[in-house]
Amino acid sequence: MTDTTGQLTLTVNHVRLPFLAPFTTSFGTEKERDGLILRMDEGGITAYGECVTSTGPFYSYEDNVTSLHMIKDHLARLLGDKPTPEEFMRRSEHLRGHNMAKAAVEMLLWDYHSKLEGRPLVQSLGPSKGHADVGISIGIDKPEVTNERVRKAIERGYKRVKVKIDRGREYQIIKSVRDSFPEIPLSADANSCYTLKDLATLKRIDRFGLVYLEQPLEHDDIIDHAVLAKEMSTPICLDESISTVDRARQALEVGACQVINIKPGRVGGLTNSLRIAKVTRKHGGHVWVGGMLETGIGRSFNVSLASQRLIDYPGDTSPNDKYFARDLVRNPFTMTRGTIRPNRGPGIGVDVDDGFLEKSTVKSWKLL
Ligand code: OSB
Ligand code: MG
Repeated sequence: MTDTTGQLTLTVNHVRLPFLAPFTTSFGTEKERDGLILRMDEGGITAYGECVTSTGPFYSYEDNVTSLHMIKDHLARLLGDKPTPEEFMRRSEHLRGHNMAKAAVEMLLWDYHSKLEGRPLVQSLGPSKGHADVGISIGIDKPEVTNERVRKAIERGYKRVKVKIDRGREYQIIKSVRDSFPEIPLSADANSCYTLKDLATLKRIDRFGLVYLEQPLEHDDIIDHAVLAKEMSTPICLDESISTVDRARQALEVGACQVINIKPGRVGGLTNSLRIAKVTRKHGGHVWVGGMLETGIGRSFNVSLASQRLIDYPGDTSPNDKYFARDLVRNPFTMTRGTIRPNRGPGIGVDVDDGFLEKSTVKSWKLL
């Protein structure tokens, strides 16, 4: 039913969607997407957001409970007059941190305002390539399983393969893939499992010709990464450590990285994502758009961002069927020759399957 009364409502659904296969990183194994979907209805427009937190503070300090608290007790009240994303950022500036909670609301506002103007999000964001270049992120598994996943990924046209690594298993994982696929653009993501004491271990993987090594050291470190970057010929890519635009600039200035994985959730939304892309390119660095195993709703924001001209490396925005047998949207993305075209409908352009969203919901809250 279309609400034509103009009354604004905000709903948060806590959803659980089973993954096709468990996803293992150095910080744990995830079997399902357990996160929050935001929905705002106003004057016949329905806008969505996805909070990329999960069950616990494993990737960063935020989780579903802290972000629900932030949205319910601090952020929802800033939404009454449907501010632009930029205005929302100004209003929430005095609230420290909690970027994932802020991003969920900020992105919902991008969807709302794009829909109000009747144009696709990709257009609202800026000059676009018309498509996103796509790489794959492959979780930790037995070498045979990983090699088979890599083989299929190459066959499907993925433009870059990233393997997750863990302390003590890095050499075996990367060597096994590299031996079988000597030429592919390959990267490795440590998710912060090393310290500078592991320098010898990290130097051993320096000879595999990785396009970059992602987030080897502490989740909030810049300084030690700058030391490591000078010791390695493999470029360093930062993910977890880049939480703000200033952190990105500082990391580039001190030489802590040459590449940044931009995740709108981690940096407080799309406005900051674009700013980070600009500052990184200005410093001669490279940027790509990462993922947090999002449902089709969060994915649609990532694909629109990844389609911007500023984004020069393939990202982690696989098509929906890499993750789910059934997704929350009726129009999943498809990949052709390693590219995905952003949706052309207004806003994020997804056709949300309300029945399946309800089935996937474990609890919901009406906040406005
Ligand atoms: O570090 O990039 C990461 C997934 C969950 C948490 C952190 C990360 C990831 C991925 C998967 O690498 C990216 C994706 O396919 O969405
Ligand atoms: Mg990462």
